[in-house]
Amino acid sequence: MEKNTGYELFQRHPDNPILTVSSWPYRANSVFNAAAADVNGKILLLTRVEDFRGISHLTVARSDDGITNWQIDSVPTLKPEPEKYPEELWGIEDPRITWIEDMGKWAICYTAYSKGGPLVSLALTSNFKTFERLGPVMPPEDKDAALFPVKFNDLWAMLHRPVPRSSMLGAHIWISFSPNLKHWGEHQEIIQARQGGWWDANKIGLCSPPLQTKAGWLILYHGVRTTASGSIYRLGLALLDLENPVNVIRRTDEWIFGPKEHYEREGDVDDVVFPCGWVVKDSKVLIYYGAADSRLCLATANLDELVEFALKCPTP
Ligand code: BMA
Repeated sequence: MEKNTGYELFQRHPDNPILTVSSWPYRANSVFNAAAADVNGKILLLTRVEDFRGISHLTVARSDDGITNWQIDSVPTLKPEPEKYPEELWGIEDPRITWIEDMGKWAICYTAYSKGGPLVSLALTSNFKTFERLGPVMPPEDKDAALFPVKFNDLWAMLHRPVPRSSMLGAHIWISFSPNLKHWGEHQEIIQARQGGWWDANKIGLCSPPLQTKAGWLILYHGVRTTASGSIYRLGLALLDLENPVNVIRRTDEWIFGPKEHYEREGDVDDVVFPCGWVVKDSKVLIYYGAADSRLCLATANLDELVEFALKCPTP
């Protein structure tokens, strides 16, 4: 492997991949793109599991240290239910979890793969055993959504990534607001995919949910670079204004993490790192990411270093 002179803000865990189909209690093609939460001091991953039909569901894995001894539900935790929720016809994918203190519940934004394309659905839970579905909240095509944990001017806020019919227009990160989590409006595009040769040209999307820091909301996003031999998914950071998250105050120019190890470079989809969750423990951020759409990995970072780094980046 050539010397990589990229940033070293994220450190890969030496035991990567930390979860694979070999550790799964039932047959599965792949386990990847998990949401993450700290639930009573344990790390909970709501993992996307793809079966041998190609349809995904979500299953809970719990661990005391977030690295070893995973207790995995023996059957799918949240299965697509297309009879009741037709938008879940071709599966449910890529969840993001936000703790909503006001409600004492976890909110899960996930992709429901409908006949009309992928869309954003929302569910609430207090125990990760039973789930209250609020149904589709954004029409297709839209994915990579997560809620903010607090309201702004009495409205809930969600980041998401609609895709226009013409790929020439690019797929960008939007913010929308709601009084009740069900009805959404005040849609605004806030982070644009760049153009031309940039690593994040044409298509970007939110990764883990927005993380509140003193300097602003820390955003981890992916950029998709299209090449002759496929796409490369890499990660960048942005900071949004704490009071008014419509305002982007910083954005990294260079990517800060990308596929490098063999487990990220080769799999069902080569060259993909795709985090859907992160958890702050003391000053450390545990970033859980799907690698090559096949397995689950962990990288750690120092939260202060991430914020300091973002603060040195340009204001877009
Ligand atoms: C995106 C999503 C992710 C996937 C990625 C790479 O569009 O569908 O689930 O990890 O592509 O294939």
